[in-house]
Amino acid sequence: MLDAFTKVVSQADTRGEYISDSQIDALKNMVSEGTKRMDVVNRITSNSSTIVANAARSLFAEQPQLIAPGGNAYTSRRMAACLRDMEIILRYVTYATFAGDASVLNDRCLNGLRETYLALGVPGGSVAAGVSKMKEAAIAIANDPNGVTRGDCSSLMAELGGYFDQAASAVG
Ligand code: PEB
Repeated sequence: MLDAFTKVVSQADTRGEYISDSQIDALKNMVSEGTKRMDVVNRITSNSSTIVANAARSLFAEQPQLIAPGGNAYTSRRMAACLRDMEIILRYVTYATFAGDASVLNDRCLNGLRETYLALGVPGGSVAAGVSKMKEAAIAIANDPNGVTRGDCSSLMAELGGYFDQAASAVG
């Protein structure tokens, strides 16, 4: 598992080079803008149940076959597994956002997930749709200008969105 700092160190070490000025500048910027990152993680974390529940509700409204007899989320056991999976993916997205690097998400959550879903008969495209819904909800909550000092969060939101996109494309 890497974060934005260890990633730079590991890449520089692979090339046998010192850390470059531009890498130092980028990390310096990340530190000086760090409060925004913490606020984003905090907002998503404290609204996680709402994000998951609303995304799932909307997914099942669009794809009712999932909860009909024979559907992959039919029976409360499968429904619970489905909500749990969405929660797990959201949790790893918050870790990646916190660390400023996708490796924790990729290594510990997404690696092999497509194969797991194939083996279980879980429709990956539907999971991807659920992840996209969580993306919209999480960005709406994280990027809400109310109740915080206003600032430019566009690159942070693009980064956050990118982690959701990676999760969706890993299974979809
Ligand atoms: C991944 N999901 C399921 C299983 C595993 C995962 C390993 C099998 C074991 C179990 O049932 O608990 N576990 C999960 C994950 C990590 C992990 C992400 C990462 C670290 O350790 N069904 C649907 C929806 C979708 C869904 C489209 C969006 O119709 C999910 C939710 N996952 C789903 C379901 C099961 C499952 C298991 C229904 C149960 C499938 C079954 O047992 O038939």
